Formats: sequence, C-alpha cells, structure tokens
Amino acid sequence: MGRLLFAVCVVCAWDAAHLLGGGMLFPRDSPTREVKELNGLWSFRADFSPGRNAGFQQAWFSGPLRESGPVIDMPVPASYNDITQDARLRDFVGWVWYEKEVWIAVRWLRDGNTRIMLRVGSAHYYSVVWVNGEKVGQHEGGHLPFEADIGAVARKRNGTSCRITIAVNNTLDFHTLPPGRVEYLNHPKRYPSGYFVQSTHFDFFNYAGIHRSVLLYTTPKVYIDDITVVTNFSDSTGLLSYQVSVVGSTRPSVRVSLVDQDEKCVASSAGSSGLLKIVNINLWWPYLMHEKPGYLYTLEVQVTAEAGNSFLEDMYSLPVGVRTVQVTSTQFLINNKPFYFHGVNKHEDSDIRGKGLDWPLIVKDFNLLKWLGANSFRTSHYPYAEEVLQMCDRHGIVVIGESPGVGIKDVQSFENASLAHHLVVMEELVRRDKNHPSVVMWSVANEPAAEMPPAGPYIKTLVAHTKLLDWTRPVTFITNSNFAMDHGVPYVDVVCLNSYFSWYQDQGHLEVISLQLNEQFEDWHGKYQKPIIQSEYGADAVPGLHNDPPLMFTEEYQKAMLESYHSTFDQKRKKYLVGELVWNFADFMTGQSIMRVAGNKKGIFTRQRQPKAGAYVIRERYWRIANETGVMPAWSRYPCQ
Ligand code: BDP
Repeated sequence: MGRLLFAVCVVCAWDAAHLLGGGMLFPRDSPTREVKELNGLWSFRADFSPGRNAGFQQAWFSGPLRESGPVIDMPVPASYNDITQDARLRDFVGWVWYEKEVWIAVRWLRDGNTRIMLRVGSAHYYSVVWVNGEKVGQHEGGHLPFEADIGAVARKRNGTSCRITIAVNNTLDFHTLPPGRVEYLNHPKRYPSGYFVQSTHFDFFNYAGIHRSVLLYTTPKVYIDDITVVTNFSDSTGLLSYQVSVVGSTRPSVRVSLVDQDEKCVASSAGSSGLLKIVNINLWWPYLMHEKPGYLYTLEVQVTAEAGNSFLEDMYSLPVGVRTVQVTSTQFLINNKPFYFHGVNKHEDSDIRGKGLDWPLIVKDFNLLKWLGANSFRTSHYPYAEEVLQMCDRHGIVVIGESPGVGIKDVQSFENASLAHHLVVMEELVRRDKNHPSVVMWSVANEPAAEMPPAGPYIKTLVAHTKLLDWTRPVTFITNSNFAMDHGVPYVDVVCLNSYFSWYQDQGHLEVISLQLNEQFEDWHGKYQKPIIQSEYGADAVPGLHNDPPLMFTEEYQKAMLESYHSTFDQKRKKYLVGELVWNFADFMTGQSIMRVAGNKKGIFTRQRQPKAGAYVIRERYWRIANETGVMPAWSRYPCQ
C-alpha cells in the first residue's frame, strides 16, 4: 500500500474551525428551540423594467408588493421558471420579488431572551431580504443557506403580522459562481433596443428563485452557534472529538452526551471541547458495505449560562457517524477498508419545480439509488440541499461534495475577485457540511479551463485553502481527460477524470473506447501515482429511440457505450481505479442549443425517473460489484441470489 496522504488528524481540525467564523447549524426543534416553516405560496413579481431596477427605484419592499403592481402566486420552494405559461419568465434575467406575510408567536416576541432567526435554505443567485421594509440581510451564492436575526425588527411592530420581502437576482457575471456573462446585442435592425442575453459555459439550465425552505427559528440569547466533530476509532473503541462554540456568554457551561440508536447514553463529557470514547463502537458504513449501513449516534449538546439575572439554557441534537477516510496512492479507504465508488452524478432538477426542494422526488431518488445498487454520488455541479445530505447520512450513501465552480472558462473568471468569492463559498460549504459522515471528499470545481495559465495557481490556492478548512477529508477537482495534465492536478488527493470517448470525439465508434480509456488511465496514474475516479462518462439516449446495431442517441447506444467502459474499469479497479460515476442519474434541463434535445439526455433514468435500457446495465453491474465484497446477507443480494 502506498503512502497515507490523509490520516485523520483530530487536533488539526480545531485550527480549521477558527477560520470558519460563525456556524450555520441546521435549524432543529429542541426543548429550547422552535422552528416554523414559511413554505407554501408567496406573492411574486418579476421586474420586467428595461434596467430591471424599478423595484429598487420604487422601493417595492417598503409596502405590500401587491401595491407596487400585479403579483402572482409563486410556490416556495421552487424555481419560478417553469411555473407559468409566460416564456419571458422562463428565460428571465434580473430581479424577481417574493413576499409573504407571517405571524410571529407572541411568546417569541415577548421573551427578550429569544433570538428570532430568518433562514433561507438557498435562493439563486443574489438575495436581499427585508422585514417590514427594513433591510435585514443580503447574500451572494445560489446553493448555500443564509440567515438574519430579525428579532429587533419584528419586535418594533408587536401585535401585527410581519412582511418578509426577498428580492432575488439570477444574473451571472465573470466573478459569480458559476460564472456567466451578460451580452448586450446592439444591432437595431436585428434586436429590440436594450436587448441582452445571459450566456454561460455550463450544461444545465440556470433555474432561479427560492429553491429551498424558508424558516423562522428561535434560539435563546445564549446559544450553541456551532459544533464540529471529528471521528476516529481504534479496534472496537470509537473516538469522537468535539468542539462547541457558544455565543452570548463568556463562561457557559457545556455538557455533551452521545446517545445510540437504543437511546442509551454511551459517552458524555463536560466542557466546550473534548474527546468521547465509545466502547463497542457501531461504525458508520456505506450502503452495501455492511449489514447495518449509515449508523448514526446523536450528540446531545446542552449549554447553560448566567445572563444578567436569569439563567439561560440551550440544547441542540446533532446526528453523528463515526468513520474515517484515508487515501493511498492506489486506494480510497473508509474505516481502513478499500471503498469503491459505484455511483452516479446527479442534478437537482425535475419537471415543473426545476431546482426546488421536493420531498417526493428526494425519496424517489433514494429508492432508485438503492434499486441500482449505487453506493455514492457526486453533487455535480453545486452543493445540494442539507436535507439530501441528511438522507445520505442515514442511508449510507457516500457523497463527493462539490462547489458551484463549474463553467470557469473565461480568463476574467480566474481573477482575484473570482478567487476571493470561491474561497468564501468553500468556507460556507465546509462550515455547513463538515459534520456529515456521508461527505468523504470535497470537489472544488468541475472542468475549469485547464489550458489557461491562471488555472494552475487558482486551483492550487483553492485546494490548499480547503485543506486548511478541513484536514480530515481529501480534496479534488474534476478534470476532463482531454485537458492538459499539469494544471492543478498535482495538488489533489484523488484524480477525477471525465471522458466521453465515442461521443464528443470519434462519434459513433464504440470500438475505440477500450483503447482510449486504457491509455487515459495508464497516462494519468503513471504521471501522478494517485487513485483515480472516473467521475463522468455517458451518452445521450432519447427515451424510446431504438436502433440495433446501435446508433448515437438510441437506448442501445447508451447501453453499449456503458458496457464498453465497464470492461476497462474492471481491469483498472484491480489496480488504482477507485470509482465510477455515470453521467447522469437522470435527464435534466439545459439551456437551448443545437447540442441538446429539450435538455441533456444522458440520464439512465428519464427526467420523470423511469429507467432506460442503460439503467438495467448499471443495476446488474453495481449489484455484482457489491456482492463481490461478500458483506451483504444473501437475501438482499440482487440479482445473483
Ligand atoms: C461534462 C460536464 C457536464 C456535462 C457533460 C455533457 O462536466 O456538466 O453535462 O459534459 O456534455 O464535461 O453531457
């Protein structure tokens, strides 16, 4: 076995915690906290004015939105693009305005020791938030949560309802993440005056709006702001290092207990940091690697503190899994055992709701992942909802967590302003997801233009910074196997390669795949001596389109292409290939172009989650790989009983 690039370092994690600033714990009910969902119908108005700035000029936030002009019903969470019959709204670029009137419980308002927080799970891309006409916050970035303390504003108008206004702008420029470009087409004979279009270099539709839940939640004035756990084990003893940061008191008293699934307290400690030892540990194992995957304990954190004349208490329960991750020159190890990613790439995408969080879809997708025998996915090409990661923790689905650094192709998008924002996004991502046992690796970007000289230093800085934030997980970025080998790759722990042999090149020539794939693997492993994941491969298949012998775009071609890759994967996974992630789990919407037939059709499932022929190929293969490990009870082994 090669050198250990990646030993779990319990102590180093605390340095990282300092860099992260304030916490962003997922809002949960507890005896000291309450959560109120504001999902449902909001009032909505898109600002169609030529400069898209009428809303700000006329201060639409200062009174009820309906008084500014016509409003429509808009569901939250959902992208707004596919909700109406208006093509202008589908392709809208600029500010849209959301508003909801809500009542805040009088017990929240009267108790001056209660913080009232407004939290948006995500809104794409740039948001400004007002409560009763007063600005309470703003946030850049479309895939991560943000929040504001609205207690003071809400208390000014005791006894009346509260008006929450959120303006969201989906415009992407060179320095946003993902980047984009707004082009004005100044040709009076060909385009109307002031005509502009948004262009991007990524292959999915730029859905916009409030994509995840909007919540109100409370905490006491003295509150648990953040928790960081780092886990390890030795023989049958689990080790859990914790650090709790408390805001509002300089001398809080902190107690933590770890409770197992039988509600038994298995370890406890006092103090804001410490080490818990758990005898007869139930480790967190991936799906299909253990009979009981996804074992979670609950870390119950309790804080008490004096505040003036009163005594305040806060409680927060964090699900935690005990596991380790390590990388050698040829292996990816979870709990010291070789782990092979047999999984998929996904998108947050579906009919009508676009990128809006949708529980039926989430549960259906997890059922399909299990049906496939998939043990992992990559959050291509941006951070997914926390609710999805919680499902992964519980079901043992392993995750490569990706930043929205996709489509970085213009030289301006490598400038310092872009890098500075990208570093902030990595901080927000690590802060949000650091405690999820399912997340085993960070991906800082997808296919940045490697041929541009700034790509190397840009990636080097991102990888180094991410390692500083979290020393417990490997870091990678995703490259295309056609790209130059030198830019950024020397800095990553695992080489992740996308390739589309017999699709974007040698079109229709399935017979070249095994040669070219073999060359790819030997070259990249030969040069870097690092484990490799085939992070994308696939072919478009229009569902129901058939031809035998296979023709491009038919289900037969997709099936044959997948099979051609698999024989080479089987050779290389005996050596240094540590994973294969098919592109893509399901068909998804893209911008309109002659390259796409109403979206990208590389899904092995349709957009409505029905299997194409390729899904059965993957299913047969993934169960076979899982069965090779021999850890599954015979009754659960599909298809070979
Ligand atoms: C890859 C990109 C992915 C695309 C895919 C494709 O990473 O976002 O959707 O190509 O062309 O290179 O289908």
